[in-house]
Amino acid sequence: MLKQLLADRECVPPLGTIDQRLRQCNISRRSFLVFCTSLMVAAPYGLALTDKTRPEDVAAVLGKVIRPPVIWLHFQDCTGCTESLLQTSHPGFADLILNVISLEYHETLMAGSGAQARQALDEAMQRYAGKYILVVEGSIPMGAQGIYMKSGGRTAMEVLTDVGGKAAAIIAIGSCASWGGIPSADPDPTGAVGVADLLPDHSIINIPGCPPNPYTMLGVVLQYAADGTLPETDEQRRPKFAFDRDIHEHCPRRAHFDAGNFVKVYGDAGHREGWCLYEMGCKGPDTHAGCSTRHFNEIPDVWPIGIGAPCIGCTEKAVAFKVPMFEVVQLHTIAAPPTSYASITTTRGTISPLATGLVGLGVGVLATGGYVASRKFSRKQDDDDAPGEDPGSHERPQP
Ligand code: FSX
Ligand code: SF4
Ligand code: F3S
Repeated sequence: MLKQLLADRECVPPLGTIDQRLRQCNISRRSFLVFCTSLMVAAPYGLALTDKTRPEDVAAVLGKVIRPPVIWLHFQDCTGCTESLLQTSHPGFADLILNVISLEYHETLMAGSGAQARQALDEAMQRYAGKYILVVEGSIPMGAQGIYMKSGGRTAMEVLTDVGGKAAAIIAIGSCASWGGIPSADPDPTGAVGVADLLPDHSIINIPGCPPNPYTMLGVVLQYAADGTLPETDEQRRPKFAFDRDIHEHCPRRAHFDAGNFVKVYGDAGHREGWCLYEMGCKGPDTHAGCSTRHFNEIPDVWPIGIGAPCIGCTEKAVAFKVPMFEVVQLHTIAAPPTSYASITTTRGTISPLATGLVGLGVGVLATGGYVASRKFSRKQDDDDAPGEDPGSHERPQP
C-alpha cells in the first residue's frame, strides 16, 4: 500500500520517506532524535517499545516510513488541539512535525480559503482516497439538521460523512471530537456530538483531552504509517497505551493524599509545598489519562497538577464540564484517606524522683567514661563533626 501511495503521488516532491524529507529540508538528525525521545515518552506501547529501545532505534524505524497523508478538519472547537501540537518548546519542532507527517489539508494553517480551500480538500481526498488519515478537531452540531455550522454550503455532518467515508482511519482529537466536549456542556444548544456518534461503524480512535497530549496523536498516526495497524483501545475507543491508568495512580502528589496533606486554599502553605489538590476538587482519581507521567510541550512538570491546578477530568465524558470544578469526586477504587492521624510525638508519663536519680547516676558514670575515652581517641574528630539535628523534630508543617 505504501509503495502504491508513492506511485500515486503526481506532484513534486513526492511523499517519500521521513528520512528523505528531513534531508531535503535540512532538518538536523539531532532534532529528529529529540522528537523520537518525546514520542517514546508519550507512546511507549504504540510503537512496540521495550525498556532497551533507544531513540536511535525509533529513528531508524520511522526514518523508513512513507510520510502518512493527513487531512485535518475543524468543526466546533477552540483550535487548542492544533495549538498544543504546534506550540512546542523546541524552536523548529513544529516544522519538523509538519515534515514527519504530510499534512494535506488543515483549515487553520493553510493560506487559501473559500473555493481554493475546497479545491485543495477535493484534490487531497481524490489523490489519497482510502489511504489518508482523517484527524477531526471539534464537535459536530447535530441539532436542527445541523444548521449551526456550515462550510462551503455543506453542514458539518455532510462534510464529515463525505471526508470520513473515504478515510483509511479517523482520529478524533480532543474531547470535543471524541464525545462533544465543551460545546456539549449543558444546555448544549447545538446538539454537539463526537465523531463516533455520527460514524459509528468507522475505524475511529478517540484521543480526548482539552487539549490532549499531541504525541499520543502522532504515535497513533506513525504506528499506522509504519505497519498499517491501530493501537488497542478501551471501550471508549481510547488507545490503551495512553489511557490505561488514572491520573491519581502516578500523581507526584499521591504521597500527600495518602498522608492526608491537603491544600485548603490556593496559595496556602500546603499549596506552596505541593500538597494534594483533592479537596480543591481534583478529578484525578476519576480520570484516565497519562498526563501524570507524560507531560506537555517537552517540559517536565508542564501539566495541570504539575503547575498547581487540580485536574478537571478533561478526558472523561462523565466528568469534564459536567461535575462542578470544586466538587470533590467519589473514590471508587481507592480508600479515602483517614480524616485524622496518630500523633508522631507521644505524651510522656511521670516517674519518681528516686528512680530518676538512680538512673541519672548510672548514666552519668557511663557518659563520663565515654567522654574521657573519646577525647583520648581523637581531638580532631570533634572539630570535623557537623552539628546534629534533633531526631525528634519531624513535625508536619501546618498550612
Ligand atoms: Fe475542544 Fe480542540 Fe478543548 Fe479546544 O480545538 S478539546 S475545546 S482544548 O482544542 O477541540
Ligand atoms: Fe494528585 Fe489529584 Fe490524586 Fe491529589 S487527588 S494525588 S492532586 S491526582
Ligand atoms: Fe486533563 Fe486532568 Fe490531564 S485536566 S490535561 S486529564 S491532568
